Amino acid sequence: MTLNRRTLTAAMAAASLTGALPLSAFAQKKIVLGFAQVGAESEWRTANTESIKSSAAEAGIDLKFSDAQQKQENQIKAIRSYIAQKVDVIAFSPVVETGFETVLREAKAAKIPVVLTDRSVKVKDDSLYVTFMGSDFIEEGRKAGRWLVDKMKDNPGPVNIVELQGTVGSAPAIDRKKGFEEIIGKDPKFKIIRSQTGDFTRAKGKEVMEAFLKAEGKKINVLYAHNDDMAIGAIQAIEEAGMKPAKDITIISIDAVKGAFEAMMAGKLNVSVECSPLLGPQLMSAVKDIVAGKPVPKRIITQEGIFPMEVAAAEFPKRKY
Ligand code: GZL
Repeated sequence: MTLNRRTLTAAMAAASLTGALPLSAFAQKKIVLGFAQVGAESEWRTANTESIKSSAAEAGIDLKFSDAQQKQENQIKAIRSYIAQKVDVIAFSPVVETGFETVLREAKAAKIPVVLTDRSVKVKDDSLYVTFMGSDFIEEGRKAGRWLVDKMKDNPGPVNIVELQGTVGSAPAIDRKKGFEEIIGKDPKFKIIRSQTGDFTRAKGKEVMEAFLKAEGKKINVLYAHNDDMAIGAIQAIEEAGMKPAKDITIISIDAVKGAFEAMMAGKLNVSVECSPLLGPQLMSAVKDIVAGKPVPKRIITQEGIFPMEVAAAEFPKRKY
C-alpha cells in the first residue's frame, strides 16, 4: 500500500472531522492493481486473462492491464509504468524465471507490494514479492510421466519420445521437463529422442512436430507436449504426415483446456494434465488482504487433476475453461 493511500486516508479523516468534507467523501478509495500479463499465446492464457479481468470487476478493484506479447522487456516496462502511477499492488506472471530482480527492487523501493501469479521468478531475495500463487509444474510433469509409465507397462521398449517444450527459460517449461524426466528416467526403455521449444503456441508446435516427423518418422512412439496448444498444432502435423494421432503416436499434454477435451473426444489426444488458469478470485482476495495489512502465505498452490481421453466426454460439460 503506497504512502499516498495512507496520507490520503488521514487527510480525508481530518477534513471530515472539521466538516470541510462531507462524510460521504470518506468512502474507501478503490484499490488499484497493475497486472502485467505474459501475452495471448494460448487458450490457457486467454482463460487466465478472462479470470483476472472478471474477478477484478467483481471485487470492485480498479485493474490496469497490459499484454507483453511474450516479451520480457514489455513486462518490465509495464511494471515500471505501474510504479510511476503509484498503484496499490502490482501482480504479474513472469514470462521467464530470470531478469526481474532490478525492477522488483524498484517496486520495493516505491513500497508497492508484488504478487506473482502462475509462474515464479528466480531471485536471491524472496522479500521482493509477497506471494507466488500457481500450479506445481514439477508435479504436473510427474503426473504426465506416471501416466506414460502405466500406459507402457507391458511394452518392453524402446519407447521413443519427442518433446515439445514451452517457452525457453520459463518456469513451466523447466519444471514440466524436470518432473517428467524424474519419472521416466527410472526405466531405460524410455528415450527422449528429440526435444525442442514450441513456445507454447499451436503454430510453432505444428512447425517443430513437422521437423520431428521428417527426422524420425515412424520411430516416434510418444509426443510429450508442455501445453495443449502445441499438442493441437502437432496433431495437425501428424495427420498431414498420414499418421493417426493418439494411435500411431501416443500424445500427452498439459493444461486441460477446451481444445484438449475436443481433441480427446475426437480420439486424437490420449491425456491432458490439468493446469488451472482460474487464478483471478485467489489473486483479488490476496490483493485485498495485502492492502488491509493482513498476512498472506508465501506460496499458494492450485489443486489440479489429470484427464485421460476415456473420461473426456463425461467431464467436458463441467469444465470452466
Ligand atoms: C502454466 C502457464 C503456461 C500454460 C501455457 O501455468 O504459464 O503458459 O501451460 C501458457 O498454455 O502459455
